[in-house]
Amino acid sequence: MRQYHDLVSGALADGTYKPNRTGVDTVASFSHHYEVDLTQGFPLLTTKRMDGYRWNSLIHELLWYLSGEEHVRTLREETKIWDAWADDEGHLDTAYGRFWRRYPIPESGGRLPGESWPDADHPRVDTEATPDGGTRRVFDQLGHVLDTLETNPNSRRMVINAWHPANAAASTLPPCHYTYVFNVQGDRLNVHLTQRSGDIALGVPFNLAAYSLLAHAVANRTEFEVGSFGHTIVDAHVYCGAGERGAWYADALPDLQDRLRAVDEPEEYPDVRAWIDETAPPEADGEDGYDHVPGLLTQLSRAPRDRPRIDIADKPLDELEYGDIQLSGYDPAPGISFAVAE
Ligand code: UFP
Repeated sequence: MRQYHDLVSGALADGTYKPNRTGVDTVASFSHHYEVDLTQGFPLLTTKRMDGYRWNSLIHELLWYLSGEEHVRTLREETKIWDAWADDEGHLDTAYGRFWRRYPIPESGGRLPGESWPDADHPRVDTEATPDGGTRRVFDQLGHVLDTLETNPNSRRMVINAWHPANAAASTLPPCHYTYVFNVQGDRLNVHLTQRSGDIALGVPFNLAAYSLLAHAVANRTEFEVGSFGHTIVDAHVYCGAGERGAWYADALPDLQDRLRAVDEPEEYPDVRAWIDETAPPEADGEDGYDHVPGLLTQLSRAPRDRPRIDIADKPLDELEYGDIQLSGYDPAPGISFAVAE
């Protein structure tokens, strides 16, 4: 997909060297935006293989978000991707789906005079039992968007927010893809995602596929055709290595960027990779694969292929199961291995 390649080449050619909490340094860029027309095929990248375990995990993860569960006890039977962030009972500091489907409504003591909240009989307000025998009220943001798409699809208020400011201040992993908006234009339903932080090699390809899948799933439940996926990434970064290897980029970046800006044809990227391989200190034992730059240059040298298609069974969102989502016509280039900075 051209938009992804533009993101990679733009971040590398114009980015800034930026160490961060992970200890694996980055080349980072500010505020990247792109759009993908979902009528032209499903945007699972074809310049590296992405199906298999991680694609299956993406489907299970999305179904888990849709379930609104705040724990991973069901999810971890299918995939381990969230286990590192959960305690023994499967609880998380922050769970996207809980905020999508069960956003907390302040109790009467927490409300300001004049502030508006929906009544308990609102169709998307639920009252839940708390472990201490009390109750709490929660709001189904996604359910409300589905209702609005039926009753008032021209609304510009179809926002879903996974960010709770106070929770984010304490959480070990505040949401990366923290807010998204549904927007109707003509007979098309578009989705725009805002992401505060994006790991370009590893996270972003899955984030864009997951929200494109969600756009299809929601459009299926409306009178609208699926439209475009728009994505804004505030800090879009390429991990460039730990220790000496990462630090090398601090000095080498201007030279690397001159070489990248001089590239006219994708076939020239391997020459830039060869220059890195010859010039940069090797990655230390145990730090292999944290430098994503060489793999991304290989990926940039590949031509995007025809996009696959996605088919989703015509069922209410809450009833969708793994087997209801079918990817077909996926013919990717070989996989590229990148290590996750944690
Ligand atoms: N990250 C993504 N997408 C995700 C996700 C994480 O790119 O969906 F959950 C990456 C972004 C960043 C790291 O590299 O994980 C999170 O670190 P931080 O919280 O410091 O931004």
